[in-house]
Amino acid sequence: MTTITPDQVKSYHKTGYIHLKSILPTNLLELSQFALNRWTNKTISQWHAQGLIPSTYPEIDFQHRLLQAWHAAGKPNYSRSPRRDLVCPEMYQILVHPTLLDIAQALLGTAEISVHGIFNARPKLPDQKWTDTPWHQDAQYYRDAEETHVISMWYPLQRTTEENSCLQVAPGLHGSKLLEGAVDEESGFLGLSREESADLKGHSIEMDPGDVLCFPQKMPHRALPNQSEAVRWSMDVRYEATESATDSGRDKGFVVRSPGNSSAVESSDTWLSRWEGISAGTY
Ligand SMILES: O=C(O)CCC(=O)C(=O)O
Repeated sequence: MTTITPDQVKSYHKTGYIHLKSILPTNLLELSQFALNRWTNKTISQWHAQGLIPSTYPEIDFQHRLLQAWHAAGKPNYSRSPRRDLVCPEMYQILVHPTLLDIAQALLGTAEISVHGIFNARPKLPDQKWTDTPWHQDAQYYRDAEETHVISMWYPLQRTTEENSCLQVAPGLHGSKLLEGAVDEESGFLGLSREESADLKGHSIEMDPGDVLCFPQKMPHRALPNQSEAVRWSMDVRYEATESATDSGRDKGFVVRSPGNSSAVESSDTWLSRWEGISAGTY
């Protein structure tokens, strides 16, 4: 079992975030890369089918292939927060990964845990304003969690710094109210209004592969622009207590840990079947 100390739990509740270093095992990062690669294959194949690129560049490695294809295609827009395209047995393996569940158990204070059905990958290419995630509270996207603890867990697949779009949080503000929000003019993302964002002091969380950042549903956070010459890959997943699971979370989420009642845990096949008929970009 992954150990989170009582001091770490205390610090999470006090500041509204915790940066856990070197805690995610290699197999979780490999599963994440597999799911991202699936999305990459589809995206590049679409550019190829549209005649934007002469090849799908199968010989290029994961860290460089998307970037090369995107440049060659003339920097087209792409799905900036893919979800449906990630759905595969490996994505299920990520969501049920014991390391993530142990962290969730410690921070939620219960072993009866559900996956919240909102998860994303963020393939952030350089200098694309429409991928810059502005200050927001995750519960602005699922307002039924206003008073329900939903933990967001965000982790990168490469070192992530202020230069290549690390996240920033606003320590101590996780207990503030859920703001109405506004659509950001530059990116089209829902987030805090310009006025609400103006006074926030961002604390940058620079991270390495294997680290994870956890924060609750009302913590204001944003991602800095990617000013590097490479893709910034990351995944974000969410967990809540089964007893108080929200409708938005249960929609595509499921019971993931229930000691003593393992039959309550949804199988991979059942979860995958719930996505049939849902096309990319619609959920
Ligand atoms: O990775 C990003 O750019 C933003 C991630 C984020 O804000 C989130 O997961 O809530």
